[in-house]
Amino acid sequence: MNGLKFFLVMSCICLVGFIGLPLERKQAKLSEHSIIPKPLEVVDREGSFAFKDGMGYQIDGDTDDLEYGIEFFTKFVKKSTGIELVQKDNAEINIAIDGSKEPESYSIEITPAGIVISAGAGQGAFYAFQTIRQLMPAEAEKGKTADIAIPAGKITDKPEYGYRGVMLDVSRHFFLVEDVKSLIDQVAKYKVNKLHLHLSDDQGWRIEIKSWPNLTNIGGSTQVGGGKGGFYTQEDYKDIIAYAASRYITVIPEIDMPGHTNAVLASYGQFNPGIELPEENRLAVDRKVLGVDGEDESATDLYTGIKVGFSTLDTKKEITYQFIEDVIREIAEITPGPYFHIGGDESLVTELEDYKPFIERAQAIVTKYGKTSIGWDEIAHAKLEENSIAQFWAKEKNIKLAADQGNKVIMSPSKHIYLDMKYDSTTRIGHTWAGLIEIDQAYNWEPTELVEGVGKELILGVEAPLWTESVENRQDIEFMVFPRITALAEIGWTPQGHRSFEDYKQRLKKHTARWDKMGMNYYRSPKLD
Ligand code: TNX
Repeated sequence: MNGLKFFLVMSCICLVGFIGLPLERKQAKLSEHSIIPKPLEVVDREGSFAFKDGMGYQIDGDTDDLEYGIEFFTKFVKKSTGIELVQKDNAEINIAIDGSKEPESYSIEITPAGIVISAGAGQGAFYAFQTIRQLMPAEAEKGKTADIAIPAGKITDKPEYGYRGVMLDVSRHFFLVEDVKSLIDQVAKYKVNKLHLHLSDDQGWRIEIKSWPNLTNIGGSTQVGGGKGGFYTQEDYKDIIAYAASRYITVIPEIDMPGHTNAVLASYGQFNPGIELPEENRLAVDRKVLGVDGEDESATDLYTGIKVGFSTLDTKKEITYQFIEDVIREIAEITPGPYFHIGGDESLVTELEDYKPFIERAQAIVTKYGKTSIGWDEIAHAKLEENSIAQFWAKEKNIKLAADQGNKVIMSPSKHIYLDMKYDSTTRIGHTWAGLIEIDQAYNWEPTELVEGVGKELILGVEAPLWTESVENRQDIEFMVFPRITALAEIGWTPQGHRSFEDYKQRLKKHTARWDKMGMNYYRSPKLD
């Protein structure tokens, strides 16, 4: 009897094994692929399209911004299949640009005979290519993979929100241009289209301003922990912007004011109204070592700690406004994107009656130089310019003030999407003040449900900030950003009714194989097991 049982069990295992094998080899349907962010509509068809030697692409319709998308796609196909796609007539891959559609929208029709991409502009085509990339096996991320075929069907897709951003604080710790580019590449895959650079704070000024050179000579010379710091020359900054643009990402520069400005006060004492620096983590400025002539009695020490809220520009002096005008002008002149972020957060030592007119003047200067101003939610205490944008991070009542003035908002709820929060109590780096943010906490929120009375019509989009008090290098950035940025990307792209954490989790679980192939240092959440 026992022998018979054993025989039966073994035969079952073998049978399942034999049936299972071909099933597993069979290609997943289009709808079974783990695309992030989840596309709006996916229809399966029979068969698949195989990339083969001699294949090519053709472009129908006009657009001046397709070039980068094509460059990305042909390079990726070459790297993953070895095939050199060339432009030719009657090509297997057809890219049609239809300017009457929204620029970020796209559709992809895959048949055994070819692929037809239709997009509103180069940006939509780039997103179609990113989707196709995710239809290829994970191995394709690493290098040449034999025989790549993708399943037949049709994907029709477009974003829920036009603003889908990530913020990198390059002030608390400075990151090289190469590290910023790496982040740009990594987030572009998920159709993130904004990179907000937090370029100044108490601990460091990170962008060359030709009319005020001490900002970088002194203000850029250190960082949290007292390390070397650094800054971007205007040429570096333009390089980052051009690189981001080639991934259809707009850069938003932020100069935080009137608070978070100790790096300014250490560089030019004339803007210091007499602030009190925290006792710990001061660093005396050695002007000789830094190559700066003369003395400056009113300048503060540099600050290398992580306290916030102790600094302010002197809002009562006229020269302060000349200074911020120079800064805004120089940066606006080399920023092609429409936005300029004026910070405005945690100005705890600026009296409200001084804060409000300061913000109003700063906004007016931004407008004068042709940009739209964005500020952290506190700016809504001031009278906002018609098109100014408030960025929600802390206080719902501030966002209500902005909404009452009819201004649009960007949603960055700290308790859900602050990338500097720890995942759990064991996370090596990061803070906990907004809570622990595991992947479900990062995913389970909806922009229209954060602030009562602030619905879709007032929401420009979403952004995940990475503050870097404890983030020191590229590996740390990857660890805090991934996987959480994919949650942000999906919340910004996919309408609420089309997404759920369970479904996202299943896709993410498979998707991490790609990050393994790329050698990324992402957080391996126990929630994915
Ligand atoms: C609050 S969020 C800040 C930053 C800090 C961050 C740390 C915001 C507008 N201000 O200055 O880096 O907390 O989590």
